[in-house]
Amino acid sequence: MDLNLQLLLLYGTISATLAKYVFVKSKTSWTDAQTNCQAKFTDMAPINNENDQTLIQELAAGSTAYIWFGLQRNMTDTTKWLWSGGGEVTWFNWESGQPDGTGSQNFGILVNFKWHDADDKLSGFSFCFSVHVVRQEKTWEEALKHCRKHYQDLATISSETELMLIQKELDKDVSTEHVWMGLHFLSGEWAWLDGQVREYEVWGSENKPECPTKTCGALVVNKEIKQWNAHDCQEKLHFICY
Ligand SMILES: [Ca+2]
Repeated sequence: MDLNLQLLLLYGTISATLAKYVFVKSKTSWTDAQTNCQAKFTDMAPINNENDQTLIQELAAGSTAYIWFGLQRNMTDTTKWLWSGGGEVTWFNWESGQPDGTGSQNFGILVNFKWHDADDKLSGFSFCFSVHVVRQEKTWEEALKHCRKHYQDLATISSETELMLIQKELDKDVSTEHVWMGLHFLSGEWAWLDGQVREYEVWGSENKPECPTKTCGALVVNKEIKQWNAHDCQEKLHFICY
């Protein structure tokens, strides 16, 4: 049987999801975990900030297993780290004394939720990143309802890496241009639906509108452009859920 198919069948029954993360409770190497995440979801999970670290801990609460995530050493500059799917790592949560690997410890694993560099041969559970592009034209509010009914929410984008991962999903169909995301103007400011602090912003040429008449956030991402813009909430666009 094809390895990907085996993994799909295996993981179908033993995973749990919270927002963008899927916790896969089956022990594999980092490389096999990456193969599974890319086949069944979007990619392995980046952990961008404190908020993400908290989500991960909620989803795997009580687990004492080692858990792989999308961290891998940059082999062209081994003092640096990259996310599976692209993007340099800028926020870290290392255990004290880590990373301590030389040679083969090139992958990130959670031990009691602290980051360790580890050898691919180690066996661990894993975290995948999962977003869905819904190719139906809906207003922002209709899109929100659809996401909450079928998934969890309209997606938040918390890093350049997540933008790259979403682009991977969008590139599966070149026709999609602007897509709704979970950003809206509320009580005098732009806010994410999930309450996440806007640490990462890529507003387009119009810049961030301070007193907008268009109060819903849409994303455009392709080879030339990666940015978000304010749109009329009644426009009908495709959208991204997690
Ligand atoms: Ca280590």
